[in-house]
This record gives sequence, C-alpha cells and structure tokens, in this order.
Amino acid sequence: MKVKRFFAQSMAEALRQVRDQMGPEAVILSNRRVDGGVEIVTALDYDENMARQQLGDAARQATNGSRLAELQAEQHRRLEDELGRSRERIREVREKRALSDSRNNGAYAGDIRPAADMAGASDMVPEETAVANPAYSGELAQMRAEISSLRDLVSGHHRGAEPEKTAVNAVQQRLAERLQEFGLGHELAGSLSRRHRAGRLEDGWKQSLKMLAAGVKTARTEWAEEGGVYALVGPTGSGKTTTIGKLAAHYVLAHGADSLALVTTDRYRVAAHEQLFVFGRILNVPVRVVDESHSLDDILDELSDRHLVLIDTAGLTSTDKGYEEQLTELARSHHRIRTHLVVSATSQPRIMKSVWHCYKMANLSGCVMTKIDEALTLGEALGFVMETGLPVAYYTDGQKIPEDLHHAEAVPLVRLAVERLKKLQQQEAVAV
Ligand SMILES: Nc1nc2c(ncn2[C@@H]2O[C@H](COP(=O)(O)OP(=O)(O)OP(=O)(O)O)[C@@H](O)[C@H]2O)c(=O)[nH]1
Ligand SMILES: [Mg+2]
Repeated sequence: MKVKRFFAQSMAEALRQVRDQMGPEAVILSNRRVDGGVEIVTALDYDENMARQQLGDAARQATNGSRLAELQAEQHRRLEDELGRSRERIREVREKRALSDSRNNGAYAGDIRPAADMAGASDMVPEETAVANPAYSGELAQMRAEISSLRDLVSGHHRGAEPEKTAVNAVQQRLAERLQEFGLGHELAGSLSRRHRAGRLEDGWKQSLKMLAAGVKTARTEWAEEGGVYALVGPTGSGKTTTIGKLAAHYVLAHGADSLALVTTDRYRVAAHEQLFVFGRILNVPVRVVDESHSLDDILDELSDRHLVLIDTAGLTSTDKGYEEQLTELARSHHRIRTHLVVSATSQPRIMKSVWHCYKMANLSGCVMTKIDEALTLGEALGFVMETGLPVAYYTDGQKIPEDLHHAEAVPLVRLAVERLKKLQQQEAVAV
C-alpha cells in the first residue's frame, strides 16, 4: 500500500494533484483544513484488513471503514512528522561535521550533499563519511537505521513482515472470529479459517460453510421407509420420549398403527413409562416394557413382524444404577438395533462431547438433535456432529407433536444455522 499526503490552497487543486499523481484508483483516507489550505491523505491499494493489522489496538475501536481510514491517516501523519524530525537531525549532524572538517582541513567535505538534496534520500549516507569521522559514526548509523525503519512504516512495509501474508492472516483471524460467533469451537474455527489462503472475508466465510456442510453427515432415508429397530439414548430431559412420540405420530399418520410398536427399557424410575403409554393409547400402538421377566431380546423377538420398533430408554448418567445394564443390553442384542444419541442443541459443546463419551458403548449409529428452537446459535451442534462423525437422522425444533420433527439434511441445517446467527446479530444490534 502506498500512502501519500497532498497539500494545496483549495480542495479542487488538492484533488487534481491526487488524480495526476496517484491516478483514479487512489482512496482518500482523510481531508482537513490546515493553515493556508487543505490537506488530503491518500492511499493506493488500500487494504482494510492490513490497515487493521497495522493499527493494532486502535483498530478495535474503529467499527467502520471511514473511522479506520482516519486513524490510518493520523498514524501516517505522525510517522511523516517523525521522519521530518529525523531528517532535520541528520542534517544538523552533517552540518556540524562539515563545519568541523572545514575548521580542521580548511576545505568543504565534498561527499556530503547540501541539506536540500537530502530531502528524498537522507538515509543514503556514504560509508566512508562515517569511517573518516568516527566521532559521528555511531550517531549517524543509529539515525540511518531509525530513518529507514520510519520509511518502512510510512510505506506500510514493515521489515520482516510480508504484507500479503499479513493481510491473509488478518482475514483468517476475522474469519475464525466469525466462525466462533457462529458457535464453532476455537479449534474447529481455527482449522477451517486456516484453509482460506486467499481472497476476501466473505469468500472465506462461504468456503467454510461449504466445508461444514460437507463435514456434517446425515441419514439418507427416513426410519419409517427403511424400517427396523431404533433406540434413543441420551441424558435426562434431552427429548427422547417426546421425539419417539413425534416419530410414532408421523408413522401412524402415514402408514397406520399396525406395523409399529414402542418399547421402553426404563424400569429404573417411578412412573417412568407413563408418557410413552399415553402416546401408545392415543395412537393405538402397543407399548412393551423391558423388566426382570421380559428381556429386550424376548420382546423384540415377539415384535419381529412389526416394520418399525422404537425403543425409549432412561436418561441415566454413568454413576446411576442401571446405566451400564441398559446400554449393554442394547449393544449385545441379537437384533440389529440402530441406537441414536439424543443431544440438545442448547447444551454446551463440552457437555455434548462428554455425553457422547458416556453413550459410545451403546454402538451409536447416529444422533437426533433436539431443541434447535431454543439454541441461540447452532454452530455448537454442527461442530459436535462434525467432530464425532455421528450422522444426524432428525432434528426437532419445538414441543409440538408431530410437527416439530424434521428429517435432517446438511445444507438446510447449515443454512438454518446462518439464519440463526443473523437473527442473533440483529437482536444484539437493537440491544446496543
Ligand atoms: N423447546 C423444545 N422442547 C423440547 C423439544 N424436545 C423435547 N422438548 C421438551 O423437553 C422436555 C424433556 O423431554 P423428554 O422427551 O421428556 O426428555 P427425555 O429425554 O425423555 O427425558 P428422560 O425421560 O428424563 O430421560 C419436555 O418438556 C419436552 O417437551 C424441542 O425440540 N424443543
Ligand atoms: Mg423420557
């Protein structure tokens, strides 16, 4: 990026200078009245991300582009003033030296150009000058380094930093922040953003969403079509029984009640199966309970003529009595049971992960994401399914039976998550 300051008596004249010297692509960073006229600071190849990077802390307060440009113009002015002072100091040192040389030798030092000539290239001090006058060599070398670094700063080329790389890093940083705002964890957001190696923030955002959609697995067919035995496991209150009610109601509405059965393995809690029995009565579907006298396999043998069997389980934690027994009977059954983890989208990512560790032993085939309606952002849930590789069979977004149940598809889910983020940002904007 090339930054240049223009001064003229009128704005029209200043703008003409800008057009003549910088061309039509120049961006005006700031303009202001100064003694005797107007001053304009302009930039060519202006890159907002790089400007933010260079301004550091100050850029954080600049929420819009014009404030950022003003800050950068101010910084440029400060650096140019500093550069002017350094040139002045170097001129003084040289004059002093020339005076002392002429006193000593009675001659003017021919290798030193007059101060006026130094304006543009004051760092080009010939080596022999410093060597011939050791008294000044330290001071001159120090000033030469200082002036050279100031010039780098003014022109935006920090020594050691590659501007293109800096700009890419800044875009990646902002992309990672946006992905975290979306609800993804720090690591996943970082790894997605690092894959964006060139282009604007918006391109990186779209690319990350595509990668996310590609990384979220979903079940190809609906359970009602495929048929078989499906069990729902998961922590208490995650929505297992309600989801079974929704699935059963959908099934009965489409195919009737004859080929469906409900089973519960919850014999651990008082009146635990009441809710399931209510669904059974309303839908006219049989409900069977696994207990000491009826094993899961015996019940499934009896129900082998049913097209679809849905198994509800007790939401137990690893310290509860019956936790291991319940999961083992699912995992060891001689029937093919497709066990799905029911996870609430409102859970903290760490809790989702620990729930997954808890229920892995049941040989999970996939998951059902519940309470999507209550989650502020959905990136947490998407990150969870991406990281665990669990295919999402269904998601639920409310308590209404059967309406609030949906077969999951990756792209609409990611789209839903984007809409949720937008809504959140709008709410936050109104609140400010
Ligand atoms: N907002 C909302 N509430 C839901 C959703 N799914 C379930 N719920 C509610 O969550 C609460 C718990 O649901 P249950 O189905 O009883 O949960 P569970 O997993 O069977 O719980 P346990 O039987 O204790 O293991 C109920 O009040 C449901 O109405 C959903 O998608 N959105
Ligand atoms: Mg339940």
